[in-house]
Amino acid sequence: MFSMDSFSLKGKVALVTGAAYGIGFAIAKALAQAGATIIFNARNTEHINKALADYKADGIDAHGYICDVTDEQEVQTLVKQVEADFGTIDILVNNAGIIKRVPMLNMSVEDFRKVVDIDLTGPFIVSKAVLPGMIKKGHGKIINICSMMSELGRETVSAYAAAKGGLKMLTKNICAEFGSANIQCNGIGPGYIATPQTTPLREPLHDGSKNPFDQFILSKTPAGRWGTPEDLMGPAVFLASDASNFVNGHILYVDGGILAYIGKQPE
Ligand code: NAP
Ligand code: GCO
Repeated sequence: MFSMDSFSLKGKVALVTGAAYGIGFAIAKALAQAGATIIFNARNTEHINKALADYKADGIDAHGYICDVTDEQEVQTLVKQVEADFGTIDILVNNAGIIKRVPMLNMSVEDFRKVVDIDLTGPFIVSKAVLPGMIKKGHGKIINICSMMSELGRETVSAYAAAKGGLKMLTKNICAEFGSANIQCNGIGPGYIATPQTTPLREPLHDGSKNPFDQFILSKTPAGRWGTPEDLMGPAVFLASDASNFVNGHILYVDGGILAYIGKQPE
């Protein structure tokens, strides 16, 4: 029988990767507000300590660990430590990610590999470490933070689009392979969100004029604005909760309508 309690995360343990700031921080706050215990990782102590203070300022007693999602040993150690300290991880949000905006012919293979390693191999490594506990417990939720670039390409983001397109298919494959274990794996595809990652696309030019990319996105977004990390909080709680137990392998685009819109006619 449906009740609003199905949106509650009380008693759940959630690991949100790369949640020291940005989208991951907002999603972790939402999961905490729904009742989950929040575990997050970053790559350095400074980011961990600042994030712990920021979570505390929002009334959240989060737990931070140093871990690079591309290092399988570090990830295995993190998951074992979390399971010892807090119990099985019920919810995994694969949020950690980077972008390098370089024209393809100028992009080094090393840079291409680094983006794919963090944005695609990282979610594989972390999911592989967390899944055994979920299978044993008889349920689990994995949410992969995809992108508009899981569906669309654009100049200078070849590595990122390849990785996020792959992450969409990894999402569907985890659904296929573990749905019978009562594990739901879905994606959230944010549109253009105002975070440190997109600052170069939004900030005014040196002469004080508006950033052309900023204007471009506003013309492509029916909502007529950039998204904020807060726009992703409700969708994340939904996909992390029992309310979405029959939603699996789905990418939920939270994009203000970009994917549905050809764009405003230039005036
Ligand atoms: P952000 O502000 O740059 O934050 C990225 C986070 O990922 C940081 O906490 C960073 O931690 C962490 N991280 C990077 N590499 C890592 C690694 N190897 N191991 C562990 N943590 C790592 O980016 P954001 O805008 O919040 O984006 C978060 C996610 O949403 C990314 O996957 C991004 O691709 C995706 N996304 C963003 C947008 C957008 O418009 N902003 C739209 C769609 C999708 P450190 O402090 O250690 O670097
Ligand atoms: C870019 C942006 C995008 C956003 C996001 C859109 O350079 O085009 O960084 O990639 O980060 O992924 O969904």
